[in-house]
Amino acid sequence: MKSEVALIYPYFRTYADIQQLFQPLGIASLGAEIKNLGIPVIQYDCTFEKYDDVIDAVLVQNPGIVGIYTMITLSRNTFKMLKSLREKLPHSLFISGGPLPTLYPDRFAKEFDLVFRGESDISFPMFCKDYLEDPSKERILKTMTLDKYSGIYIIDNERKVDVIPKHLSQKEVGELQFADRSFARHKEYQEFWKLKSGDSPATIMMTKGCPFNCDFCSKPIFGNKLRKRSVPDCIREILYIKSLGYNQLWIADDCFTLDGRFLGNFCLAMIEKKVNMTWSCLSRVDSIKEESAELMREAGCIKIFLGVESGSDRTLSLMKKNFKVKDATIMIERMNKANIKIGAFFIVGYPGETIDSINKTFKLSLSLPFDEISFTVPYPLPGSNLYKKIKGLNSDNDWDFENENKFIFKSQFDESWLKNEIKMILSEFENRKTLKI
Ligand code: B12
Repeated sequence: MKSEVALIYPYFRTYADIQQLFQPLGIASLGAEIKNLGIPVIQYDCTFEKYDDVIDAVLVQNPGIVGIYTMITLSRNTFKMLKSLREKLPHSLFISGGPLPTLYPDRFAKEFDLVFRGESDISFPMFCKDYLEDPSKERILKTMTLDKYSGIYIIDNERKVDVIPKHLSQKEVGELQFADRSFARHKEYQEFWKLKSGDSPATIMMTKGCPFNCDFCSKPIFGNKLRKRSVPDCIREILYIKSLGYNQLWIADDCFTLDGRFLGNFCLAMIEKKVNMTWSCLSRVDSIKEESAELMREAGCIKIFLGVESGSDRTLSLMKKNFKVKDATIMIERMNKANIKIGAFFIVGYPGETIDSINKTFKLSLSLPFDEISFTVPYPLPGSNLYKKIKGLNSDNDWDFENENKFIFKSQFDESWLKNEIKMILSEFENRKTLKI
């Protein structure tokens, strides 16, 4: 059966340094909701594919709706694909969604037929159903009433439709389908990770939103309000992921440990149901209690990624992190005691910091028992406070890079000096790790 809706994640593997590859959860989640409405849908994860093969595969389907996901590194691919497909599919409707179109709907609405902003799990599938099942069989967008679709944005010669996106409620989050993982190349993902780390992680999202306002962070989709799925529902999805051959979870929540009660119940369920999968998650240095750390380890948490960010309290305050260096040291000791490894993220070269504070950051990174450290220069992400403060950035510029230390604004610090310092610190870190200093 041909599919009425095609969803595309236009990322083609780049072989960049420190690459991490995961199945795209956005089109997997939307696909599950669309299927649940009885509409045949097909998803294309381009990670291991060739451009022309994806185009040919979509053309064979001749779908009524083509939806393309876009984030900051993917707009070039998005527009290229749109052009290739639009020429050959004159009767299809082209829809854009994801973090970048949410921030810049105008830029995408000029080229696409329409844009969906924000959490589209309910509104976009509902739109697909109404459009495809149009009783007149004409499928004419112009005659549809569009103000009931949260997040929809259209701008053309005749009209502007702009329905502000609503975040899903706690109840709606609880009722979502599991992400549809059926289209992913599980074998390729698992082989990639086996070579890289010896394990095979898959991503999952269990909570949405984060109430903190770190200066450099942008939360275009999930925003500030924390919402949680039910623990039994999460466990069922985890068991499904396990049945696909994965042995580890990379929890993609903005900050998985924010709600201590949810965290505790999740850990108890992982233990009680003997799920037997290891996991890692992102967290803040001020959000895990001592007793939770022990329980997390027992439930399979082997590593936690912490935004330690800086060795200077003044720089932490510039970043609006709301904690002090001392809090980081306490948390690291706590995790160490619970035998949970720590991956620490640091940002160096923040606007307003000094060479002295950068050196404090380097010193801190070598003085604490981290398992992994990484340094980035600040990236002014569209939607972040930092982005607003930095002058001369152009929102039309796609990023050419992933995981590379490159200033995209005029910094007070010399990029090659910083790159060199980072290289030296990383090498010193590896030496110390080998010698177990
Ligand atoms: C997991 C993750 C990764 C993973 C894997 C990504 C993958 N394969 O999906 C890794 C670690 C590799 C990664 C890397 C990077 N990431 Co990342 N990542 C995330 C993270 C934490 C979760 C993504 C996720 O799974 N979300 C869950 C799904 C359900 O949400 P979603 O994809 O947004 O989909 C929803 C909506 O967007 C919408 N939607 C999605 N697709 C479509 C399509 C259509 C047609 C429609 C209508 C709607 C729609 O509906 C969905 C359901 O609500 C997000 C932060 C976040 N909280 O979302 C950052 C995030 C997406 N990443 C970001 C960035 C910057 C990067 C990097 C550039 C970092 C770097 N410096 O290198 C790289 C780029 C990699 C690349 N592909 O080019 C930014 C993007 C910012 C932006 N404005 O575009 C985010 C938002 C983080 C942030 N706060 O800054 N990332």
